[in-house]
Amino acid sequence: MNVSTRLLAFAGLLVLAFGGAALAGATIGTAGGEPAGGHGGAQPPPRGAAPGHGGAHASADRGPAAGGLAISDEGLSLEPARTFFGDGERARFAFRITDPLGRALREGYELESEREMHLIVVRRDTATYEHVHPKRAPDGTWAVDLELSAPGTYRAYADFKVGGRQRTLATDLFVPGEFRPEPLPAPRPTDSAEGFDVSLDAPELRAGRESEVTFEVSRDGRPLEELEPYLGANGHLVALRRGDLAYLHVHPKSGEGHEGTPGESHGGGKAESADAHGNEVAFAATFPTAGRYRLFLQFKTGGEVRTVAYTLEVPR
Ligand SMILES: [Cu+2]
Repeated sequence: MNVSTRLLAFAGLLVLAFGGAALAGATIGTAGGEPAGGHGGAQPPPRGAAPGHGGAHASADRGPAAGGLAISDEGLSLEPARTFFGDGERARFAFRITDPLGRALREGYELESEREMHLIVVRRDTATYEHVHPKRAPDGTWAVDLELSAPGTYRAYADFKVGGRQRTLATDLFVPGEFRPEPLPAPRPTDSAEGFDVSLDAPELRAGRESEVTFEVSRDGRPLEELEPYLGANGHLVALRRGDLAYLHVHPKSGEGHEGTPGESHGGGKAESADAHGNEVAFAATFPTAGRYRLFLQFKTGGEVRTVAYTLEVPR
């Protein structure tokens, strides 16, 4: 074995090690059969997931259940105009999605939950949550105002769909000042926002398998008659893994099939599922590993979007 051969062999081992690590979460649970797929939103397998040591992932619908850990993936990069923000000011955040040659992607964005681009910004202790929709300039620059008043390090996720693939690229943002991190709240099945109580139910929860997570909204102890459509569904859910803030891809189960047709979603989405109630919103989510996750649910009532948050313990 000469030097270059040895180097190649070493590189191969590295690929195996890292590819294996990346796949470990997705591999668990596949013995129980392929989860119901069919939606085109799955991410492609990670680099290094070459055929030969990832046979269970051959299906194009399979892929890592978590994204948001990389600023560049599968040839696309997130290029923020700046990542440092002044304490207390309303911050203009601009960024581009670029190809391998550094050219801004100006078109080709597909609608996902009625929008071409979703930007989620969470402080790294998950104490704050912001979900906004940047506007795209003709040169491909996306821009939006952010609420970055509290000091700390934030994770900003650009969630979009190109070429039929859902992507989540992310960067850290910095707000100087005295950072007072808040501990992750203990798991609780209910949270409230402006007088609305929302209960979470996930009875079949297990790491590595698609699980259904359902929320029910009530007020003064009575189930709400009807939720207003928000982004083509009864609600919008973001789930982040504690520790690395991996961003899970979740799909609404009620109101599904109305993406891109906002005019039809009103009143029609809930009829899709026979057992869905007007105050209920359900999602399919795959939690790649056991442990705690922070969930942010947004729903709309009285013309206002409200946010509730949960800590969810996912068993093995
Ligand atoms: Cu959005």
